[in-house]
Amino acid sequence: MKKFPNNFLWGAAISAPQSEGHSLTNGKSASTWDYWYQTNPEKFNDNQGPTDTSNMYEQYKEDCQRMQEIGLNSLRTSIAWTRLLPDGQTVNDEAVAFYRDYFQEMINHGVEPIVNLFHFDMPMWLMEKGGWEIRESVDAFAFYAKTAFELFGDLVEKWTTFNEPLVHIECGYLFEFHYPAIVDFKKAVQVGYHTLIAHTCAVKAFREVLPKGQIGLILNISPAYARSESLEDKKAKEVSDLLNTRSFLDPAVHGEVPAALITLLKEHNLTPMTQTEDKQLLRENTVDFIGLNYYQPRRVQAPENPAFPAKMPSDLYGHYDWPEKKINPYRGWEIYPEALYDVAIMMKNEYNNLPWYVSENGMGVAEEERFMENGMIQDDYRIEFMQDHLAYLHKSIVEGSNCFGYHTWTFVDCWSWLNGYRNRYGFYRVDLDNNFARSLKKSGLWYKELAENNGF
Ligand code: BGP
Repeated sequence: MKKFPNNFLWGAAISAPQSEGHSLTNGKSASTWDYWYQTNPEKFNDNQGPTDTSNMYEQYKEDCQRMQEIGLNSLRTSIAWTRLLPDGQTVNDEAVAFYRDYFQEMINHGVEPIVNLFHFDMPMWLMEKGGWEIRESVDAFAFYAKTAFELFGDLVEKWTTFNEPLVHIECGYLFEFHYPAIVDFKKAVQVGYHTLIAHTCAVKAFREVLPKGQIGLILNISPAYARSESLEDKKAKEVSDLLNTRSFLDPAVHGEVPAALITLLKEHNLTPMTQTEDKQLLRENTVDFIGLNYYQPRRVQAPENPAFPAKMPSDLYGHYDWPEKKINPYRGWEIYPEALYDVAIMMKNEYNNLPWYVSENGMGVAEEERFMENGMIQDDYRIEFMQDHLAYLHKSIVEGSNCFGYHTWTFVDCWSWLNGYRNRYGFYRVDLDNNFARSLKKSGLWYKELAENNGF
């Protein structure tokens, strides 16, 4: 039996824009997703937009019972900035009542809410001014963060500022998967820098409002593995980890941007605009914990034709198609649970053994209805996926990594950006043709047993 530490968090993660629905009613203003869907619905898989999503806005009470039924003792969700502060200044009282009741309901069912502030849902009023490209976004975010801490700090002890900051940067400014869908490496770096400073200012506000609480940052972690031991391939691994891991992890935990990253950006004329007080802000506002979302590793090799100055990250590290990789046939992503052990040991050795947790890990499956038998999705593949990852996580904890929980993506099937409802991840299936009715999958039963036994 692999036993986990006492009080280990067995949870799931979800986000406001992907699960609440009611995205343009009940006082909420438009995020970039609402705007993009209104103007370009054809970009979204099956024309599924952000408007309805999984209707937790109406079904949260029953959902809190469902959380308890599958043994969850925590849930990470987010607040929608555009619901709480529709114009960035004025508090929407209905949103306050909703979130307070939702968090209280979780607590009543033995589920600790862990609350995140930004999950790719930039308010449209701010995007019209320039979004994260402008420094003003830092103050706007800090105001929103402070308001949320004041309104919900009595119910929520653990907070996070951003989910996967690299994703809105890359997808919005390099890969065209998020609005404004432009390709501009220099702007991407500026957007990244303002996101980092916004995170830091939110941590500062947190210390003032909730000195006893804990605040962290959630990063998507895709550790790089080099094609070979050659100097060039090893260099590609270093650069990938610098841009994709250390860019946010180092400042969040150690209080400074890595010197090697500053040099690299300078060499490629990508240095962002900064302000003199930023260094001190970073130094003084490090986090209490880190959340790591792990799905798949990154296989890299020296870029074949490096462009100078770099126009895309691929000019700095090349993608390597590892022939031996095991693939999730239902989503196309590599499955490599060993990497979870590697990042856990990295947290121990390189990040002061700071408390951290797996804030997302899960297996997406397209057309999952094909696995329905006797009214239940028989998702044995998902159970195997979790078990394999947990075995490596357990090994790292035995070796001293300071991991306090495991959250799967996700609780109920949810809407996912341009992918709509294509990839299903939940413990509960959501029926889109029947008012988002939920039905338990086999993995939910397995998770309950796991949580009850605190191991497997
Ligand atoms: C993570 C995001 C989630 C969710 C998940 C699954 O990176 O934090 O918001 O979207 O990925 O992704 P997908 O639905 O594209 O398979």
